[in-house]
Amino acid sequence: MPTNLPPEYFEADKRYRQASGTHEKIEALEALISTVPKHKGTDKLRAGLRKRLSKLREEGARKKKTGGRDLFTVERQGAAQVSLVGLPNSGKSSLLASVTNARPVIAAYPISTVLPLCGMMPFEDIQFQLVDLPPIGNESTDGPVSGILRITDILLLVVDLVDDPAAQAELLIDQLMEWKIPAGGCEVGQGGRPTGKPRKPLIFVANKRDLSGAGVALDLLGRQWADRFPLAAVSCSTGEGLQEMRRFVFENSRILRVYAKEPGKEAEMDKPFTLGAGSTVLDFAAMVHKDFVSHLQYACIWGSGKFDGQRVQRTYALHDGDVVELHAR
Ligand SMILES: Nc1nc2c(ncn2[C@@H]2O[C@H](COP(=O)(O)OP(=O)(O)OP(=O)(O)O)[C@@H](O)[C@H]2O)c(=O)[nH]1
Ligand SMILES: [Mg+2]
Repeated sequence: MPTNLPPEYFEADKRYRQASGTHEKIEALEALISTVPKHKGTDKLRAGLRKRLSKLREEGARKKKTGGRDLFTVERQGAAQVSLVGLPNSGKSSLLASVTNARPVIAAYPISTVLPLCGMMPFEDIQFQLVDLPPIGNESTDGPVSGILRITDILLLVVDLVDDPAAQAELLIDQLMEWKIPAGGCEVGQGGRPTGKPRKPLIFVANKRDLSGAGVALDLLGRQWADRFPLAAVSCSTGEGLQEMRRFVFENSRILRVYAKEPGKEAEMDKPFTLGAGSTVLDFAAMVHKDFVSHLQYACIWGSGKFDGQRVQRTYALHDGDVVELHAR
């Protein structure tokens, strides 16, 4: 890292590293480049950053000009991507409209959604990307929908409480199995032992609990599935249960929020870094700056340590909410 870089550089660098999605990354990188003073000592750094920028711009242009098939390409954003899976009319689009700023088509006729549509769902200080999809069982979209489900992070199975939800749930689970999408808990190998390969978190969302008859159907659904998957009962019409559903998504996401603190400064509590469960101090350091990977000596930690500011090693496993101060050699 060249010396004599202004503090704005490090601020902009952090924003760049936290940016998600090609467009946001391009903007952040342009801002970063503008903070680098122009002199001999920064030639290499500026050239490197400009190269990265032109790569990102190419990537952005490629995405823009792709044809029809790529209408099903969903650019990842936020802490994790959560896909809405369900039969026609179960309320997937209503759910997207209830918890994000997106404005999907919502209609009483089936298959009103024909293409994916995304929105950002805030939870406390992070955001999840929700992806509304055409319904399962629609021949012309099942192929690309299954492709999205294969690479998405979390599955929300939306069932309609007043349209035989237990049968809907079974149908959806069968379809996921047929597509070989690993969902729910841990993958089980030969002899019933877990393979160590994590499966995608799966959450049932039982919608339309405002309608009469929903309570009885919910009991039945719970008896059948609640011991295997989390189940959130919601109404997109009244907003009941939606807050609890957001929490379920976070609690099942295996995401840790970690806050950076620079030595001698206050921790930055407004924008956490998000890491997968089991991540270590070294994983966090690599996210903050690649140079830390070789230069990291130790870290101080506030939160899960035995005491505030406790010194921990590179292999220390982080917890949600930890504040970490990195010390390089
Ligand atoms: N009473 C009630 N009606 C709801 C609720 N959520 C959705 N609906 C209604 O159910 C119908 C279908 O809603 P959508 O959100 O379009 O369902 P969808 O799952 O996106 O449907 P497709 O895109 O066709 O797969 C609409 O008429 C909604 O107004 C709810 O919580 N309560
Ligand atoms: Mg829809």
